[in-house]
This record gives sequence, structure tokens and C-alpha cells, in this order.
Amino acid sequence: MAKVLGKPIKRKEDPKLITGHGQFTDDIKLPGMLFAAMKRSGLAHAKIKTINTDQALNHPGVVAVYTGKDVQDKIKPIRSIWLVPGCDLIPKDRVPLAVDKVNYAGEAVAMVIAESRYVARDALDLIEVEYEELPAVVHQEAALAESAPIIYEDVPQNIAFTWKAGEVPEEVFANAEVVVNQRLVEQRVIANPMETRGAVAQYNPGSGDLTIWCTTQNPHIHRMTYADALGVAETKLRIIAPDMGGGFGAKIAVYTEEAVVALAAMELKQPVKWIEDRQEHFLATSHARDQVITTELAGTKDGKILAVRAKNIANLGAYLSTMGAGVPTIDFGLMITGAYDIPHAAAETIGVYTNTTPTDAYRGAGKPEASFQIERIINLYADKIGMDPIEVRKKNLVAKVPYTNAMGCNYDSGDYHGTLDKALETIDYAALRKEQEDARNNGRLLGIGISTYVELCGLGPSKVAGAIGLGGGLWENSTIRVHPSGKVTVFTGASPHGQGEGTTFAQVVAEKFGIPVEDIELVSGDTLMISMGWGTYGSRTTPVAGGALAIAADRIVEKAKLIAAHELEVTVDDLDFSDGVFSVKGQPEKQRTFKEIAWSANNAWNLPDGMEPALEGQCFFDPPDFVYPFGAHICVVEVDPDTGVVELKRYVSVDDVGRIINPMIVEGQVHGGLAQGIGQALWEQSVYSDKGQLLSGTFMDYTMPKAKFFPKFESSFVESPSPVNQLGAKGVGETGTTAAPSAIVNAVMDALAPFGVKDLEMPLTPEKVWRAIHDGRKG
Ligand code: MCN
Repeated sequence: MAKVLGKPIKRKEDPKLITGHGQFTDDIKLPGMLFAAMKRSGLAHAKIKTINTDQALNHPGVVAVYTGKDVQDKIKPIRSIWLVPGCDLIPKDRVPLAVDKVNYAGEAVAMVIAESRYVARDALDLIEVEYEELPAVVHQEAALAESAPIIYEDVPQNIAFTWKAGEVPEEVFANAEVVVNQRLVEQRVIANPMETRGAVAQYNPGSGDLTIWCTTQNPHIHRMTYADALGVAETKLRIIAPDMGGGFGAKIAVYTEEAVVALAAMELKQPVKWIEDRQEHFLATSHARDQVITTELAGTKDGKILAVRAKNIANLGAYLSTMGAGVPTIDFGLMITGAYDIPHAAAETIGVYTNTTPTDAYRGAGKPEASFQIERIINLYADKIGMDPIEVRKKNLVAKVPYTNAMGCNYDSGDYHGTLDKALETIDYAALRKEQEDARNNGRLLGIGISTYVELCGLGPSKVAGAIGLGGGLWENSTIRVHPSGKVTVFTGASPHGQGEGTTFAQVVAEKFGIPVEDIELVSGDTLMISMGWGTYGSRTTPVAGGALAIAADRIVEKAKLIAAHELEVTVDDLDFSDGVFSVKGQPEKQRTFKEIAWSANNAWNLPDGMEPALEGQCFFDPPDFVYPFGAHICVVEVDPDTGVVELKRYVSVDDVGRIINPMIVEGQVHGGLAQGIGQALWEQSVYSDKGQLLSGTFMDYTMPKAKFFPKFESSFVESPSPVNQLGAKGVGETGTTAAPSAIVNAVMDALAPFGVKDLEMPLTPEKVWRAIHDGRKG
């Protein structure tokens, strides 16, 4: 049998999806199902004086209307699970439906349950809410001002926490030859997966069993949280994540609507469905990034970086979301030195409540922000000392792994310099600089941008999770069940939702057992089928659940070998196992196939004494450390001086994601991440009015990247196996969003250098770029 690990096998999960046979949450139709719609606040900050639901209740087809008062004693607020320690965090939990006050535009104040989705939606307009509007505050820096409106009486200055890590001795900056300082804005964006959120809840009044199908990246975390919030035993609550049209971090958070829908199903004893529409999605699904980062770098005149310190003012939105505090602190702070050997570093984050949609994870979560600030400040440093940004990188890149950064993170494997060299060679850097010079002489604005990033992923060791305040482990569970026929079902506690583990995990098992990939099916996303797991995010599924899978597979091979030896009347040491065949050394005709052993194990009449029947293996794998994918991305842009439009002409990426299971899937992951990273750099932004109205609440106002915006990405890989899991794999899911924003902004700043432009805030819209050129010309 041909080896399958490392091969670009087409995704097993795609035929179902591309022929329209997927089953998404909205495809679930149950007898007697009712439909929910949410009444949302139009104001960002207001007291609720009265809510009159009489007319809505009398509307034909309406079954029930719930307000905050109706549910407040039945559902506990939804708690964040990442209570970062040591920073006096004041968590403000999401309330199921607002009771006395709304804190952001779009917050749900009531829910209608009706016989059809249309009736439910119509009845929303019949609910009368009388508000007393309060002054709102939208921007985090404004929220810190003494005169700013206060959202919570017990949160002075709207500060949810102040977190600090690392230290830079004062004399390092005081004595440095060069100090560079820049305020960098990570604008607010929204993940905007193709499928919005949704839930279907079904309650069995006889058994007390509650099932919730919902759009989640981590069904077991949802089960844990909703069981607690609804007062239902975990044994009585089943969460199923059906097919999902993307999550990208926005479906990690545990929200309130799903819990209120479940309550309605329990009380009305009928299934209830709620599907968010796109406008609601813009308002009520978590936003991301929204950090104002001031970074300071101390270095020598000849390009050696001595220290970096970053102060991050993070907008948490109106409530503390599931990962809300962790993203701008731990995720961000530990990676502020990037891929460089920088002796001293310090990070400080102030988390601020504002009258906006809560923020949470989005592809990369904290690491794109960390990467952005170090990659931008290095370019500004290079500019200040008059050195090519590549040279500065070469002088400071991590030279030898394993390497422990100033924050204590252990970079696991790889050749940082070699990766950069490969990218430079691919794009032909020297020729490109020459081309740029010629272009400039002809009035054309070409720019070259670089980003040599590293990120922390493969979350991660449970010990670390505990230490950083995550309310749950970060281990993973994989179970392999070999059926009598030799076909195999794999169960994983991670919950892939588009990433392709249905294929890559089958490749791992196929390689281990020497059976066809087609014989292996992956089951995930169902808390009843899978004992426990922590979900898919943080590019953890392959390093952690895949690590568990490899060990579980080895355990099965070990047992199968014992059975084969027994049947062939030899010892295990006399056996070879290759391509799915156990054969006696020196007598290859004496053999048993893996499939035959699968039957023997289940049929069980001739097992070694004392051996349990069946062939099933499980592993709960708690990795010893994180994994650190890294790489070098270089891009070329051309700016139209008359319109400010940025055209991306080339994008070269060289990534080290450890040993690759499926190069086609990995390339797809990089490309998807690049599209989102470039989208943030050039087009995407959630914009609020000063009164807290979301101005970018439709696709007319929020630019999503489209395929036609991009050139053909030129991606390649270097493989250095990670020592922290048996597969040697590092995560790949977030590399693109981590690397691309700074590569693009660095390129555009390079193009605008002749106008003296040093920095512009993302997104680099034509208007912003045009104005910078215009001002530069005037100056
Ligand atoms: N892979 C591989 N070899 C490696 C590393 C990964 O073949 N060395 C494969 C994996 O087996 C898997 C894919 O690449 O098929 C991504 O794996 P991994 O890096 O482990 O990431 P996760 O599966 O944990 O996915 C999470 C990551 C994140 S954090 C976001 S956000 C994201 C992303 O993946 N959201 C996605 N990619 C997405 N892709 C889709 N289609 N939809 C989303 O919502």
C-alpha cells in the first residue's frame, strides 16, 4: 500500500458538501418545531423603562414572548471561561436577555417564539420597549477618560483589568542608541463566516434530555457552560455541532441566545429553532481585534534589538466574552518579541468595557496583533537607522532552536534564517529592489513588504491553561474503534468544522494500520458520542488531537500484534508489521492482515489468555508544550497615486508548520488565512458612530475579501518536525492571518516612502492612501 502521510489527498468531506448534502443547523427540521426571533436594542446604552409584549403575544401564530425578567431566575449569566489571573479582572457576564439596561446596540431584550420564522420576525415589531438613553462610549481610549460615561458602577474608568508580563530594566531604554515608538491600531473586524449562528433545541419531558444542535467550535465547552447556566445535568445535555459554514474563532464564544432558545424548548415542550440573520450576525456575534498598541523598541545603531515593550489598550465590548480577556493578554503578550532573539520584553494590557459588541477570538486571536506590532516597529527601526528591513531581521532572527523567548515561550523547531532565505530567493529580492528603483524613476509606486512571523499554537498543556486562568484543560482525546470488518471509526474531542481533519486524521490512521483512507471515518462535534474534548481553535486539532490519535493508533497496533503473534504461534518480536500485514521474520508467507486481526479481535474465540476482546484504543493526550509555526512572507504591492488603490501583485509565503500530513489542505489553510489577513490590512473594519451605532452592519459597508482581489499566492513549506507531539506537526490554521497584515502594511508604507509616509492605520483604503500621498506631496 502506498504511503499516505504527506500526500495531497482530496478531502473526503467535500463530495457531501459540494453536492448540497451537508447538514447544517438550519437543515434540522423536527416535528412541531417552533421558531425564535430576538428583539434587539437599537440603542447602545440605555435604561429599559418598560417592555410591553401584549400586542406581540396576541399576534396570530405567536406562542410565547420572553423578556429579561422572565428568564433572569431561570438562566444564569454566561460566564467567560478565561479569567486571566493576577490582574484584578472584573468579569461582566453576558446576561441571557437584558433586564434593566442595554449595553450595546444589538443586545437582545426579548425573544418571540412563533409557529413560523416569518411570524416570529413580524411580531418583533409589535414589542414596545421604552428606553431612557444614556451617553455611550465606543472607543477604548475614550472610555478611559475621566469624563467618559461609566457602563458599570463597580468598574471605575471602565477598566476591566490591567495585566502585565515581563520586565525591561529602565536603563536599557535610557541608554539605548536608538528608540522607536509607534502607536499601532488593530482595528475592529468581524470574522463573518458564511453561515451565521443558530441553534435548534429539543427537550424530552419524559426523560429530561435536552439536545441542542448549534454552531459551535467547542461543543463540550458549550455543554459545560449551558449545563451550568440552565441548571441541567451534563448527563442530560447533548450538544451537537452539525456541519458548519466556518467559525474562524467567532463560534468559540458561548453566547446567550442558544441558552434562551433551550429554555423555551424546555418550557414549551416543543423543539425551537433560532437562526441568526446576517444583520444580527454583524451586531450580535463577537467582533475581534480592536486593540490600540503602543510599541517601543530599543536598539543599537547597527541593527541589534535590545528590548521591546508594548502597551495594549483592548476594547472588550460591553461584556467579558468567553476568551475576551485571554486574547489581548496571554495570547498577545507572550508573543510580542516575535521571531527575534530580543533579550528584554514587557507587555501591559488594559482591558476596557465599551458600549459595543463584545470582542473575542478571530483566526489567530492575539497573535496577529503581537506579530503586527513587532513587524511594524522593526520596519520603523530599520527606517530610522537606514538599514534594509531584511538586514535588521537577519541580525535579530532566532538563530538556534530550541529557543526560549523573553516571555518564557519555547520555540520548538526549525531554521528561521533558512526560511527567510528561501522566501528571498523565491521572490528574488535583489532584482525586486532594482525593479522598484526603476519604477520609482518612472513615477510608479511599488512597495515590498516582509513579515517574519512566529506564533504560539497547538493549545496546549493543561498545566499552562491552569496557570493562565483558563477554566478547562487543553488536552485532547482521540478514540479509535476498529470494527469486525476492519473498517475504522475515529472519535475526536476536537471539533473540526471545515479544516479537513476528516481526511488528515484518516491519513494518520491509514498510515499506521496500512489500510485505505476510505476505510476510516471521523466522528466529531457530538458530546454524547465523544467523552470529552476542548474543541477546534488555536490550530490545536492536529498537534493535540492528532497527537492523541497517533498514540491511540499505536496502542491498537500493539494489541493487534499480540493477536497476530498468538495466531501465528510466534512471539511479537518475531513479527514485522508493514503496509497492513503482520508477517513472521524470515517466513513472509506466514502472515495476518490488519483486517484479519480486526475480525479475530472481535470474534474473540482465539485470543491470547487474559486479553480483552475488541480492538479499540483511546488516548488522552496532554502535550508537554505549545507548537510554534513560523515563516517568512514577502509581498509586492503597487499603489495608484491618483486613486490610492493598492494592488497586490505578488505574495510569497514560506511556512514551517512541522511535518505536513496533507500538503493540499495545508496550502488551502494558508491561502484562507492570507485572504483574511490581507482583508484586515486593506479592506475590513467594523465602524461605530460615536453613539454606538454599527455603521458597517451589512456587506454594503463591510468589505469582505473576494478571490478576484488576489494574485496567485506563491506558497511553499519547510518541514521541521516539532518534538512536542508524535506527528511532528505544528498548526497551520492561523499562519496567514498572523503574517499577512504586517507584510501588506509594510509593503504599502514602502511604496509611500517617497512621500515621507511612515505609518497609516489599517485598513489601507484608497481614500486613506490617497490622502497620505496628497499630504505628502503638499509637505
Ligand atoms: N494539517 C496538516 N499538517 C500540519 C498541520 C495541519 O496536514 N502540519 C492539516 C490538519 O490536519 C487540518 C488543517 O491542516 O486538516 C488545519 O489544522 P490545524 O492547524 O491543526 O488547525 P485546526 O484544525 O485546529 O483549525 C483551527 C484553525 C483556526 S484557529 C481557525 S480560526 C480556522 C482555521 O483553522 N477556522 C477555519 N481554518 C478554518 N478553515 C475553515 N474551512 N473554516 C474555519 O472556520
